[in-house]
Amino acid sequence: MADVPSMRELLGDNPPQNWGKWGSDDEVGSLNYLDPAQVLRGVASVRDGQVFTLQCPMGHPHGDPVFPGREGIKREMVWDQELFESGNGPSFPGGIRATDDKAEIFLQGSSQYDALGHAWYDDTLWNGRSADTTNGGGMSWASILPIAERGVAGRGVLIDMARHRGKDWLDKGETFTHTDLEDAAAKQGTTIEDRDILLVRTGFLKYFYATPAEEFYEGFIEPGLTYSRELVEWFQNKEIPNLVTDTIANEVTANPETGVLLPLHASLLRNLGVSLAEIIWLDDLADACAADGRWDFLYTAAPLKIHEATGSPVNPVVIR
Ligand code: UVW
Repeated sequence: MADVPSMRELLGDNPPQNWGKWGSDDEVGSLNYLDPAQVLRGVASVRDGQVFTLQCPMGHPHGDPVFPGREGIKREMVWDQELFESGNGPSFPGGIRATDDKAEIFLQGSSQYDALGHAWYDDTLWNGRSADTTNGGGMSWASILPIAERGVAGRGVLIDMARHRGKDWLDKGETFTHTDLEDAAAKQGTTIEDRDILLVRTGFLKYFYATPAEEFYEGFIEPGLTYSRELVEWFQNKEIPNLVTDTIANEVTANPETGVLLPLHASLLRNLGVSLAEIIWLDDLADACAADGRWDFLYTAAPLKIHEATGSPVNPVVIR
């Protein structure tokens, strides 16, 4: 492959952008589309009262799916029965005993929301703020906290690209576009409506749990949406607030034509303010949707309120 262009060269000098749309102090971006009417539209799509939780377990015996360079949770017991029996545990009036534990985690090392300031180029983050705001021990601009305080609720629609292509999971590096999403939606008998929270299943997390880690990470390249200006305009015009996928990084890892890494993080997160939810378990939800042919539901999620953090674990809840 020829030299990899810069992000600016790939996206152009005048990319689709939502900076300033909700004011210069806005830190939640396209989640602003989820006004009360959108929440009620989500509520209106509830039929049976079935509940699905979409987080992948942290500390799974198989290992946790993480972007290369990160690690899954390291958790250890602080209080257990052995400690009390050895006489080294705390002694409480009446003799009650309790377990306690602590963990070291990458905040983006499991099912997660990205802060809007998590990824950038040209030294500038969401809404045009300087990347210097990431210095000094935390993110003083567009951290995960404003998203955590706001919460996410609205009509979700699931597009099952793996099922659409007749596969258990998409191949490494396999791509699809917004028109593929529309085609899959039509085949599913559903419509991606304006302001829908867009969930896309590739089956790649199923592949993760079914595969030795060496094989999964070999030549690491995930399947996913692939950058084009038309795709970014489609997200902007449809006012999609949130992209939710069962992959680690929500898009094909490297743009196939140029080799540029994660151009949709730049286009959607930085430029449009679309929230990204990653490593989200969609298989059980997809099976239920396929069983009765209903692919829309109430989607809710709230990352943890962690001051100045770049992202946070999340356990989204879907009710259908
Ligand atoms: C990176 O930051 C590389 O990816 P993600 O957005 O998946 O956490």
